[in-house]
Amino acid sequence: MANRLPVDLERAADGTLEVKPSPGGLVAALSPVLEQHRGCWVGWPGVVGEVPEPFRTDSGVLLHPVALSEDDYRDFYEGFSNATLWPLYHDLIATPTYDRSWWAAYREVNLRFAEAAAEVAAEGATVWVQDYQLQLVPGILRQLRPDVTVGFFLHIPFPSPDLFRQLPWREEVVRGLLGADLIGFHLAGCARNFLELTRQVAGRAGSHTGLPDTLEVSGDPSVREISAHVTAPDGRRVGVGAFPISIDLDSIAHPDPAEVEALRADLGHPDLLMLGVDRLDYTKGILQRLRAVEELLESGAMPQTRFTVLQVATPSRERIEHYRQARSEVEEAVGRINGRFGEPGRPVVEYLHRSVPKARLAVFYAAADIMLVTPFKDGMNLVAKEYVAAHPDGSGALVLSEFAGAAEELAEAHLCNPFDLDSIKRAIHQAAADLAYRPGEARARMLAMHRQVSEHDVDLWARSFLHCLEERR
Ligand code: GDG
Repeated sequence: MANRLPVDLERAADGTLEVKPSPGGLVAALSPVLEQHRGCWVGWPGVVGEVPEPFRTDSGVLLHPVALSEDDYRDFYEGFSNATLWPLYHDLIATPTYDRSWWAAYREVNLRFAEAAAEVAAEGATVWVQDYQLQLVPGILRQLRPDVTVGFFLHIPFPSPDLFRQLPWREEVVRGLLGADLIGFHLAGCARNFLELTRQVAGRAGSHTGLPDTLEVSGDPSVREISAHVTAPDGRRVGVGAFPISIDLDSIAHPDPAEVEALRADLGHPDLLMLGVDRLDYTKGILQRLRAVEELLESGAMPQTRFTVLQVATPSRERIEHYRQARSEVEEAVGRINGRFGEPGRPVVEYLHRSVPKARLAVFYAAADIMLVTPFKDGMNLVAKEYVAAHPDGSGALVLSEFAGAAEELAEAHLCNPFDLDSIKRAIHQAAADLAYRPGEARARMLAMHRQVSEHDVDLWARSFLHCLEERR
């Protein structure tokens, strides 16, 4: 189960709901398992108010919608999930709001999701709960249905205990997570943060939280191996491990070279095409990368190279103040840079504030000489892996933030510190210089990263998590 069902529902003018499948990485990874075991996906279909009855997708997966009201959407989704947990778990890049009524909504909606899962799960079923919106579900589900095996996976970072301890409801969240049999993170570092936290929260809060004074923690989590346990308040041993998510390589299209050429022609045949693809989120560092580009132009550091930056910024969480601010800063920078350095018909930054069809995105990936992925903090970042998958011939170069989870696996990228403009500039400069003067080196880097992504795809991620969960029965 996940906050969202893998569909887009649209309300037609006559009020009826139309259902469209919305394929994504998680769907690709989980569909084969769900189909094989006649599984069910529980989630919110994306439209507030009334929801349709459970229905089957074309591939036979049962989708079980959970309803969210307008108030739930505001307080549970935009509020507690995305204006409290999101900034807290991304190391306070924005200041989290701690609002008691949002917390009440989070508990209430988590209860609703857990009840829906309890209703549809067969005797002894496996339930896999996805992500930060549903951290209380494992604990509630265990009470409702002690017979089911529960896995939980967090798609965003888990912060250090010193930051997490700000959360006024920290004990409840930890207790909710400990209802699972296995808790998965992308990185070993996040798993370690969680283990350290369980020690501290338990030690500090003691008996009034229902957590024992010391949670016994054993083992050391290492990437892709589950090897640590924490003993939950009810005496169960809960597995904690790192399972880095990846992509479905088959879903990355390799477009016709003519389409790629046509895009470059539309852009006026730049010497160097740089690409950014992000949800418009303040964690993604879009503004910083634009500033770095601006400084490169200002200083004339790359005088021989006429470059274009194509930035896709998909609209996201637009009613939240920090997101509005991020958008306005990005758009101001785009205007300023084009005003200062563009020519009529030849802007430096081509900016798309909308969602681009997957096939078009594939053309962008294939055409880009340098991919810019510069988040301040990111659980993994699938865009980086998708770009690498789009370059099986070793062409192109990746500029990647050290603070993206993907940096642990894609060590051959041009790594940068997004908090340091000079570091981003250096990485862009090196990537461009490699492509121009050391093509063999650039190719070797991309091929090494392509091998890593090919050998560690999303199917391996899902299988290894479910295998570890199965072993805990
Ligand atoms: C969270 C974590 C973690 C983007 N714009 C368009 C579009 N996309 C697709 C990309 C990619 C996905 O959205 C974005 O995934 P990311 O991983 O980069 O980032 P988040 O959305 O923040 O995801 C992250 C992830 O969960 C998985 O665990 O990696 O760290 O934050 O697949 O291609 N797709 C289309 N048009 C767009 O305009 N079609």
